Amino acid sequence: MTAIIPIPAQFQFDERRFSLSSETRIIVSGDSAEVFWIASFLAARLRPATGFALPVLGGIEPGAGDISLALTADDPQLGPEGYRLLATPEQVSLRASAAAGLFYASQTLRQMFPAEIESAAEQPGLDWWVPCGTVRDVPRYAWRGMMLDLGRHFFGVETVKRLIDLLAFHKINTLHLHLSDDQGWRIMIESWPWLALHGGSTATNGDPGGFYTQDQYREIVAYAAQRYITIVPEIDMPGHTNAALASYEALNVNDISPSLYTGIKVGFSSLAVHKEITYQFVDDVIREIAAMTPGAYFHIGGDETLSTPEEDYIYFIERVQEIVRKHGKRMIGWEEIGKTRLSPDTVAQHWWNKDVTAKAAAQGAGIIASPAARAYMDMKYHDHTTIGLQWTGSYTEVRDAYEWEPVELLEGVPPEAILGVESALWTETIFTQGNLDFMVFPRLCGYAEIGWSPRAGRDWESYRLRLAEHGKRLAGLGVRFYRSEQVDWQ
Ligand code: IFG
Repeated sequence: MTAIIPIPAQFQFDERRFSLSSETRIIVSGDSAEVFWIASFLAARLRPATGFALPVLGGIEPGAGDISLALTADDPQLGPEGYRLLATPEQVSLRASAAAGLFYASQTLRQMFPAEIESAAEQPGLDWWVPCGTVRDVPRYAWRGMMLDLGRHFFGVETVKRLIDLLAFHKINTLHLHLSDDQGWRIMIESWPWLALHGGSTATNGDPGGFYTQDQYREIVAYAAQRYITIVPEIDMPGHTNAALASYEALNVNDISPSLYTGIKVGFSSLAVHKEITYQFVDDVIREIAAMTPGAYFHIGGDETLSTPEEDYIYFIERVQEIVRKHGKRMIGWEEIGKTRLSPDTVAQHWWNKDVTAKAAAQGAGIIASPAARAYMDMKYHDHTTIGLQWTGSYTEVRDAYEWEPVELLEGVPPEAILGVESALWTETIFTQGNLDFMVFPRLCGYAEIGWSPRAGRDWESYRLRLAEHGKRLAGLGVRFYRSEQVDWQ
């Protein structure tokens, strides 16, 4: 059974097979360096398990046994991310209107081979076949994201790059980096160096801190962009700012800095919204990060501002919205920004309160669906999950993470206002790669399907069978995922 996740919009396979051989070539038509890179990326993933050379060649016609990648103008309905895949016993051809579509076609092709294809070690003697047939696939939502909280615990560049590869394998196209919080400031700002040097020196429970130099941030952005993932940086304000307040006395109302914080309470910190230096700080931070961020969005947080009077909050957010625009970006904020006057190109991220989310949508804001009780991957799977939180009052097993529909869940939000879906890993209790794998996978696979696949036909009973097969691919990729009892893992 061909188990592709996220399931394509349209596909049919038959009994015939296309098999790779040691003679297989990957042929790129046209002279796009981007398409050549995609073909090379695919070859690099197929070579280890097969042991085949799989040369990537341009400027020649594909022959029997080859895989071909080409951009085509003959199917504009595919849009920027859609693709067609045709497999006959002689040849596999990947076609798309834009390079991202070819990249996603190649992720689908990877998942059509036996799961052993993902092994890093050569698997001799296996028939590397894919079913013949056709796939025509386009995503439901343009925003298919994951948020990683670096504030509570810091994760280095290599861990983030590994996560980016796993996100791309599931056609996720947005990685939201939560770069600051009470417990840590995680990116160097050259005009305010103590933010990272002091504010980034610790983490929750006193665990090791850390921060990205600007070159490391650029490295993550570039690595993500090659894999068609846009980085959305978040500097959470005016709340969740203890690390910044601890780093510069002048940012505090009384010019006295609090000590660094390593607990997990929320809502106790606030920038001094009536001091002009606060807006110099905001401007410098947004300027420096925006200059390194090709994506259109800057996330300013805005959540849980229990220590900021509401009228001060409104004043602050409305000023920050202008600063974000000045630096050429569109503002995103957590749903609470719905209490302020929003520009119509601003985006609100739903996480808990549907009414205030609806207020944002009523102002024309696009909405990202990140419902805490479904899409927060720090939620425990069940009552004996040793890490994670469960403040939502419920547990989030693999089925709970899959069986929800953004349009139904977001009452009061017009369906057309929903830009897409984003899951979130808050890291109060997560600080190793193993913790991360265990909480993110396999739930992320379900979010990827909710964001990409058609609403119709999405159902747990068929998904859980595909997920059982997909688990072998995750294992081949070295992912230590949670083996839920709800799935008959193969
Ligand atoms: N809510 C807080 C996060 C984090 C989370 C843990 C948002 C927008 C609870 N804010 O979710 O900082 O503490 O599940």
